[in-house]
Amino acid sequence: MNRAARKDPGRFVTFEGGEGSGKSTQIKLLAEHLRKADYDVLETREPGGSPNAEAIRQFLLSGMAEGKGPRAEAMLFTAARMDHVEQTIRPALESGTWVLCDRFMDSTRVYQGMDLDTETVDLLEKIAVDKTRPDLTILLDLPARLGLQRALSRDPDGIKDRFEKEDEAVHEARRQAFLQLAAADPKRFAVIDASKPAHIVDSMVWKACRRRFGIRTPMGV
Ligand code: T5A
Repeated sequence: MNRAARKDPGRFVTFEGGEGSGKSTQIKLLAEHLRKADYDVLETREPGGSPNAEAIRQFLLSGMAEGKGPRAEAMLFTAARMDHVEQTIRPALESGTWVLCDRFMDSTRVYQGMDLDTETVDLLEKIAVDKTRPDLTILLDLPARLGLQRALSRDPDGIKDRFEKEDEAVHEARRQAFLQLAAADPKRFAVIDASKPAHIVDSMVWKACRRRFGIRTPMGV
């Protein structure tokens, strides 16, 4: 009988960081570790993760909402998140499945929050997230320039989305904003040096996860 069937609670782990910081790469690797350790795992992402939220993602990343201003963009991210939480994340956690999510509420706080007052961001977070808050947030930290280079090298001929197009200085300011969030909530965040090779980052992420949740594995796993 696997752990979900034994009614162990599902855990909610979010990955945050700048563009190209390795979130997708590391989510896949962490999911493999957890599955080997006999956990049921759901990998998901934001914006997106449910049919309605994926539709909102297209609208947001195409840049169609950009002219409406940061408040309207934040509300669209919130609408997408509310649907994602209700349709995907909460049911999975309730069934004992671990949820690994590529970006969540901290991305709104950093990307939209830098142009909004804290009360507005707090209110939007309460509407979308309520009590479904991450048990652990892995912040993949690296200089903005390196992340943008990695994102570009992954898809050299690709079209940059609404946010990738912005200046390096804006991305570096976001990096600092993520670090400030982590410093203010050290129990929830684990800050990982994402400039290291992927296999080293993987071992640091897995260690942070094992420590946070008291996971014991056989030697070398
Ligand atoms: N957004 C999102 C908001 O503004 N507000 C919000 O509330 C939310 C939820 C989403 C955009 O929406 C914004 C933020 C974003 O701009 P997205 O397309 O989902 O956009 O993209 P991102 O989340 O930014 O993620 P990326 O796809 O750009 O990058 P990842 O997932 O962080 O990185 P990954 O794993 O794809 O790696 C990038 C490249 O680097 C390599 C990989 O192989 C890949 O080629 N790589 C490494 N290379 C060297 N060393 C390592 N350690 C490496 N790790 C990965």
